[in-house]
Amino acid sequence: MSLLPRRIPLFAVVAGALLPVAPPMPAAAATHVVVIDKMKYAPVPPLKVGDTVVFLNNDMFRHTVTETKNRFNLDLMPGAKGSLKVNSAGKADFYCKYHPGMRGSMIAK
Ligand SMILES: [Cu+2]
Repeated sequence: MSLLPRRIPLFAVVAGALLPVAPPMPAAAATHVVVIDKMKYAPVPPLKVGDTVVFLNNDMFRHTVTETKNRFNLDLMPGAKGSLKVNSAGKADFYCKYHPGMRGSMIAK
């Protein structure tokens, strides 16, 4: 009976000790999920440096998210997802290698 109250403070100490070693993250960093479906990319919301964009292929076809200057390329089988970290401000246009009519863009500030 007396063990339980002693264990709770132990867990609290462990959790508190982990916090200082967590990687520093900008307070505003966010993760945005962009769904690919019916041969289209959903619009990418406005991004900030530090954000992560997760592309989720909900379509029945394989798609890529290929940057026009080849700065990134995700090749996603149906049901797969891939993520990009926004490292700098700017605009990126992308398309699908298998379906060149599929196009999208993202802007990071
Ligand atoms: Cu495609």
